[in-house]
Amino acid sequence: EREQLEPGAILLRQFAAEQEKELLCVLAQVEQQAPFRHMRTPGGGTMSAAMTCCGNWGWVSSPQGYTYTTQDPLSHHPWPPIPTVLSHLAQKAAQAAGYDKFIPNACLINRYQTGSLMGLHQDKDEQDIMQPIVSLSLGRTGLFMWGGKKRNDRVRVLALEHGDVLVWGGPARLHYHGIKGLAPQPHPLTGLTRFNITFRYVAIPS
Ligand code: MD3
Ligand code: FE
Repeated sequence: EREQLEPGAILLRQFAAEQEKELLCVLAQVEQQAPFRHMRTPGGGTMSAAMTCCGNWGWVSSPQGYTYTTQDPLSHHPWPPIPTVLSHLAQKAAQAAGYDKFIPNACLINRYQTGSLMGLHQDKDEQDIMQPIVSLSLGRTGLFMWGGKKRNDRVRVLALEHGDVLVWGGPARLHYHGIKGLAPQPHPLTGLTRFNITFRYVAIPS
């Protein structure tokens, strides 16, 4: 089903459920080329979610700051390409949410285990905020925090389940959001792990 959470934010529950096996399989293929790692933050911490990327641009956090790069800093090779099944799914979801011409060139993959979280933040490193962000959740249920334009705005919590796809654009594109934790139940396909895959259009000239 298609649910508008607020103007610009659309939840497509179970949009990806039928492709679950194929999606987990291509994630494992990306991981072979660009392993998950816990990135450092400019504040001196380490992210509790492990991350990797695919596509022309990958998001990198280091003590020096946040940036998009064309190469994996671990391998010094280009990030692996976005698997066709993933980029097709992202385009279909964007279209279902009213964005007809979304072709992602960056894909960030977050891996959560018990105790992982992602604090409230905005995604504003992409330069072209007219483009939406499409997010796919797989595995264990995540407890998604969804706020407003200001850090102190009221936050709602939404359970993101295996196969759910969210499309954030328009007036909601710069809203604060995060993950406060995971539901206790393991998932039959991924056990205690949750994956979140976000698709973006990064407008930095290369
Ligand atoms: C709302 N990921 O990778 S996905 C991220 O579940 C990120 O791993 C979370 O926040 C996760 O940056 C949340 C849902 C999401 C993604 C991007 C958004 C919600 C968003 C951008 C703007 C507003
Ligand atoms: Fe985010």
